[in-house]
Amino acid sequence: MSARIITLTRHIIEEQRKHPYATGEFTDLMNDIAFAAKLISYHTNKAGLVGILGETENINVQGEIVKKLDVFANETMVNALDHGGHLAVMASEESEDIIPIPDKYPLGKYVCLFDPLDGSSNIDANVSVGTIFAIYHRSTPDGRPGTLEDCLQPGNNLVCAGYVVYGSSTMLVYTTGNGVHGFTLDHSYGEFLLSHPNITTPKKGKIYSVNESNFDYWDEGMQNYIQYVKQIDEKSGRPLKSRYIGSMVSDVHRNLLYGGVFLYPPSSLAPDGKLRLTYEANPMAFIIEQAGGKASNGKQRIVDIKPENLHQRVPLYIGSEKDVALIEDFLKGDKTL
Ligand code: P6P
Repeated sequence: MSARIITLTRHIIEEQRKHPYATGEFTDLMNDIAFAAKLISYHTNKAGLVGILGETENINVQGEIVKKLDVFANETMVNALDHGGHLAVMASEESEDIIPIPDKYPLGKYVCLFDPLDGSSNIDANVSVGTIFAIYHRSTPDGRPGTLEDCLQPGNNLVCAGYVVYGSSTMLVYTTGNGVHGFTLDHSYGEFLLSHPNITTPKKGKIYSVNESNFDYWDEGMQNYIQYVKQIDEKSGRPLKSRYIGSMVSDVHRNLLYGGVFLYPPSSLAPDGKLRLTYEANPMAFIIEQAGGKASNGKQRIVDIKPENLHQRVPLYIGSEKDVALIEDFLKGDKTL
């Protein structure tokens, strides 16, 4: 194989060699996730053709109407991960409780939490969506099924975090704490090939991503920040560009590459914001910090927060370091218009 072609598997194996005690289990787990991503990519691209568009009658734990592709993506992730013997337990945005490993399969030392299809309200409009995954070592003793405690670890404990964005191409981006690396799915090989090694995000960006229709529901500090970024001041590069896809994985991925900040603030409508800590904010925060960015709830690092429950929501400000720091200053009242 040409030295230029680095598959995801080869990259993970080479990464694992940096961990003297790596047993290859992690490599197998990541390959299972990559397999699920290929299946979800295929069906996401075919959704309009295979009649799996449109809403099911199901309502998920978030009270949202579950789209068929959501159901397919969740089942695909669970079926890809439940039998390999690498996990002690799983958790998903689509399942209220933890997902135990079936008795017929061996238990492993890892825990995987995932949002199988983030941004799913965009599916019928062919807007890009994504899968987000977070991998921990189990925190409870080996030999017994994993528990909720294993799934409620702070982001600081993450072993690996990644996402797959199903857009004009399918990209898998992951980190194990040694930088952030992006792989593009080559459909002719059926392989994820290294296309974006060592991604770093600009320290300051020119893009802000927020749903401004919530402006009147925000507190004054957030309103001041949004007014500030829209003022004309060429010296400080304002106004910033507003870009909002409504699919967090896509918005954060664009800002990771170009620079910028994604915001989902608390409001009188949603006192803790909308994004979930365990399988959305934490993995994306680990990735963005590894790329030199910053991820905060407005007061502290996302990855420092100890989760209290599986689906807890958290205010999220994530992206270029200087942009997130400025938002924190506005929220604290240290900066005003
Ligand atoms: P709003 C998708 O449902 C999602 O969880 C994120 O992917 C996205 O950033 C956000 O909700 C959009 O929420 O309230 O702006 O429509």
